[in-house]
Amino acid sequence: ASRSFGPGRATAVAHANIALIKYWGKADETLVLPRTSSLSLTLDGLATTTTVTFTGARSDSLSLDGEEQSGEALRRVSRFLDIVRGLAGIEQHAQVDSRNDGPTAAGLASSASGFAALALAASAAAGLELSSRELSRLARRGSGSACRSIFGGLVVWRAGHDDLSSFAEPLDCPIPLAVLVAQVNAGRKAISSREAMRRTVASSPLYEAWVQRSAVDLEDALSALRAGDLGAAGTIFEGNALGMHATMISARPAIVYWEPDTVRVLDAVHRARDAGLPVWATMDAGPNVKVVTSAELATEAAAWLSTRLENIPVSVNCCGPAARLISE
Ligand code: 2P0
Repeated sequence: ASRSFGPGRATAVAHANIALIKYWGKADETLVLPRTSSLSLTLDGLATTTTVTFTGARSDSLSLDGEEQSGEALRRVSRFLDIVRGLAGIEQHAQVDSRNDGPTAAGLASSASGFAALALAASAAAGLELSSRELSRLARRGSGSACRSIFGGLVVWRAGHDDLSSFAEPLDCPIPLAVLVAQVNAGRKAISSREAMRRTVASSPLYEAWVQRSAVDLEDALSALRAGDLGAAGTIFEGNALGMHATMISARPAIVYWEPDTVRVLDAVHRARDAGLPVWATMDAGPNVKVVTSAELATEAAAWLSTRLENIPVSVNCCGPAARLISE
């Protein structure tokens, strides 16, 4: 953290990350400890820029893409600021101004970039100088996946067993990767990932099997990447994500984020693979499909999919940087 932003105010940028091995389900709701470790790629697009100003106001305020927020969105940010105030030993309320590059709450990791940027801006504005590991633990309290967006490139979040041991860290990426986003629907999802996870853990008969397999998936995927075997890694990424959706679909009541176009994209990804392109699908808590591919062939793969998926925009995202403070 830097002192050059003046006491009381700081601006930070963080990017979304897409999990290759997924986080789905908590061991501890309050501390946001996950049941499984996860692996992700921080992207170069889909950024959130957040300014935090501690003021003499009587309460916290939150503006998201220029719109003043109330209700649950504000309460969640306020609870997070309570943690920062506790660490810094201050009591002032804060004004939070946050802007997203991409759509909010559409399953495109806006809470990951959002809470990573908030953790960095709020801690700097409060005068804290946290290490990146401490920042990752702090961001985790806001939203689990946010702990991974503190770092750039390939990132692993080791589940750990308590607040101190659950944090993300960057890994060398032996294969340059890219992620295509096939945007099936940019609307807000009807059910939050937080609620969807809770219901899955509580009621899916497939959940424990997915948790067990996930630990194997992570180690096998890391070995495959180290061996330069994108085919083996991609197969594991796709299986891990579709397995996670199987746990949701088998929850009671079922959580089905898929739309008809979701299946069209999944089918196109299979056909692209049959045509020799290195592409594997992954999905998060929404109907959009992300496609893991090599950085080298990303443009070609996006063009191949685009021409076969009328009305579904396909964007190319490369590896992105760590969260950082900026001058306003
Ligand atoms: C992930 N997702 O690993 C998984 C895959 C969505 C599907 O992390 O409750 O917003 O705030 O910890 O981090 C989305 O969940 O959930 C997510 P909370 P979060 O990227």
